[in-house]
Amino acid sequence: MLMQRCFWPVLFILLSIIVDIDGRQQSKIQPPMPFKLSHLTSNQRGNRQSTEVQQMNPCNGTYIRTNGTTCGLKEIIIGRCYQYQYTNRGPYFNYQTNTKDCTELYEAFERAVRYKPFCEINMSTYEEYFKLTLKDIKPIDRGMFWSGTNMIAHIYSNNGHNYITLEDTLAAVMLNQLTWCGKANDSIGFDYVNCPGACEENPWSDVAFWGLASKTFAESVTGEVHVVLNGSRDATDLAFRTDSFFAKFELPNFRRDQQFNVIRVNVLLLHSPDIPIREKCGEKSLLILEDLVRQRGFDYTCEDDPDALLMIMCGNEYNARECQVARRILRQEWDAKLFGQSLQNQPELFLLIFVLFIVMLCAALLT
Ligand code: NFD
Repeated sequence: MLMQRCFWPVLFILLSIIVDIDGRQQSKIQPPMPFKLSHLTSNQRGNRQSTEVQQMNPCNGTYIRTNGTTCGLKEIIIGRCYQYQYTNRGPYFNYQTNTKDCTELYEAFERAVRYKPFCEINMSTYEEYFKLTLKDIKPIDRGMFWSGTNMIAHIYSNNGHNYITLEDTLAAVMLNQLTWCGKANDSIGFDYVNCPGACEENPWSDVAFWGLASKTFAESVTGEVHVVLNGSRDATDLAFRTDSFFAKFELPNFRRDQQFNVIRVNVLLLHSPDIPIREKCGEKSLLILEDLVRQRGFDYTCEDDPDALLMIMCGNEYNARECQVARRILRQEWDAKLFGQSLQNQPELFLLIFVLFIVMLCAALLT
């Protein structure tokens, strides 16, 4: 009786064990499915792509200098964006509401260039990027441009605290001094080995990014604008070059027929210490610039070596001959501030004290 009752359940359990073992064996001997990227989860896809990246990207997870796209391009761009907004709090990011999404900005940049051969790029390529990053910047009376004076102009602008240059904006900070070029039919989409220097068939590709950056920034400034130029360039390179970015993309795009316009262009013309002067205000290429500025309906001023810039130049090159006298006088004034009286300025005082001391000593010895 007991045997009869147990027969069917025991048989069922035995059969299900056999079927399970068989199933497992079958799954073991199944032929591998043909590999498709779509079969992977997004996480697995990432792993596979990163293996390809390691094979084809000479940067290979570290920094090396190549002739191509800067190693770590994406990380540098996103990191700079965070630093600008969260740490440095650039001139336009004083309120939380102005904070931009760094990943979104990077993606706009990436959409523009990734997989695109460098020589197929032109200024419109970067329109979306500058729309997101630069369009809301509106410097009033503080817009600053430069040509041949990159370092001094930026010490003077002081990260946008005194004046605002293109390089003080988030749009430019994210990409300044980086190199990139897209690569078609490639899993990475950037060429990390070699970027073309120039494209004969498309001269626009070379100036696309900084050309549109310059144009967009120039369109945003109003009131007085300031241009720091170099009057000590060598004979073939004038202070105002008609083929410079300033001449081609900035000056022609200053606003003049809208509600808020540029009113005056103030040229600050620098002459480097220890280097001969090539041009002064009112001479050679500065005359051409003045003409162009006035033709466009703006007022024009030009000042040779304003004091603030002279101090910066001599601060950088304090051993230059022209800076020595300034240095001595500055020291005297500083000592006067520190000690109430400049000691360096008073060699006669030292002499007088010394003579008095000798006289008193002699008097003491004689008595
Ligand atoms: P510069 P600028 N192709 O001292 N900006 O007036 C390429 F690709 O002579 C900023 O020409 O003065 N780059 C940056 C070039 C770049 C070429 C350009 C060229 N044919 C323009 N010629 C930037 N942040 O990098 C020159 N360059 C590069 C705006 C080269 O790196 C600024 O708002 C050189 O050091 C500024 O008001 C730099 O351009 C004005 O244009 C500047 O050449 C300065 O251009």
